Amino acid sequence: MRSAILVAFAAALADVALAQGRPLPAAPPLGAWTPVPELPGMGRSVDTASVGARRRGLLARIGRGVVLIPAAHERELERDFLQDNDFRQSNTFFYFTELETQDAWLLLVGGDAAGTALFLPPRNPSQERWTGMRLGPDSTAVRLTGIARVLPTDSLDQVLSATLSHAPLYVPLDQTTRDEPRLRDLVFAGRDVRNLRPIADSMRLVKDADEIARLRKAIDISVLGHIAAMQAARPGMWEYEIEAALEAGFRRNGADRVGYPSIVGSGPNTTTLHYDVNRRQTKDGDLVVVDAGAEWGQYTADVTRTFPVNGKFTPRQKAIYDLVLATQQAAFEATRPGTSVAQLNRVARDYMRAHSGTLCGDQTCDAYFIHGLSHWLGMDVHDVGDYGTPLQPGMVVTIEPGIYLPQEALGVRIEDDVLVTATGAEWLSAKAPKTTAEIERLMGRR
Ligand SMILES: [Mn+2]
Repeated sequence: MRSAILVAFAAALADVALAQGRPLPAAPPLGAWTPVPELPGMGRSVDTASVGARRRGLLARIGRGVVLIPAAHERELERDFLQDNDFRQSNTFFYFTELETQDAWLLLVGGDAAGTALFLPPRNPSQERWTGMRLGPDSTAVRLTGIARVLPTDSLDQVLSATLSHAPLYVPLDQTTRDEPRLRDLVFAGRDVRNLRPIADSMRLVKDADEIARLRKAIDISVLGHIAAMQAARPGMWEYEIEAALEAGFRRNGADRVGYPSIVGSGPNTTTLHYDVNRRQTKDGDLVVVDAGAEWGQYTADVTRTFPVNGKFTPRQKAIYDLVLATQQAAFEATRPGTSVAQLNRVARDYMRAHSGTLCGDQTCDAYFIHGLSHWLGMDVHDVGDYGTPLQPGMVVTIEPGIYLPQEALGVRIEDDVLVTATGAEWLSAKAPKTTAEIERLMGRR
């Protein structure tokens, strides 16, 4: 019954995915939102209550101290290979502001002199002819960001020096800030400078309601892309043609970008875990592993489906597939608050070993499950946070067992995103067809 409902759901979603041929779609794309014209990044609104709560939570953690966080900068055409990269806000800055504006700084002061200030570059109308509208230090920014004190960036050093007595100073020290001259100067000026990242990263482990809503949207969009890829696939297609259908499904439904380079591996390439060249021509009888996630609102999905390019599993492919699927289900059923990623990994491996029979020859199949079962998911596809942390409601993990048999050119990976709830866990990406029957039925309708 459950699978019948899923297939009906998948079929309905597929109809949406196929709607690109219609001149006027019946419904707006999943990723549609109401733009706020004054905000950069085409104006996705800020959940001021959520980011305010995150900033208060951070100040509660650090007590007496000062936090300074830079926004990301525009990339340079000649240096940064823009064909791969559009502007993307730094995750730490986004977490505490949800702003997609460049060259800004966030200052948080804890203790008695508690306060928050956002520093923005002054607006420059002639420059905006090139860059588009920017958020400036004015009442519009105060209204849209939920931060009462918005100042021009050239006043940052003066305001910062007035906080000198409020040591220590927390700044993110990572790849994105390595070349920030202001942070370098602070580190070398003898101030008590500490790395903000471990604290900020631990906060990001448990997602709030706004983050979960963003993840759900990214995942629903990704599901439509995976369905589009299955529907497009035909023996003889090149992997990049399947990738094109997949990513068209993402973008058509409102994805901002891919969360990571899409993996479309067929035949022998199904056994290469991070194959993303996507240049092989598929052959009749191949399996195809598609590991791909759309990003929406700075949050990314991470979903893998494996399907036969001709729409029909061989008995051998189905046997391996069903063991991976049952292993994933066993791990899901063990997912609940208090357990750990290491324990889930053990449950999955034990299950796979116990149910291998002679499927993988002399060895049990877990010998061919050569990667970890789970990772955190959020703004980063392999999201930040300590893997020793016991699961709590609001955490989001992937569950992705696989079996890879290079000698048979046969690899199967099934990956879903799972939200830890008070009593167990919820599948977030289950609308992408997953049983062999669901996949064959969807592909049979092509
Ligand atoms: Mn993954």
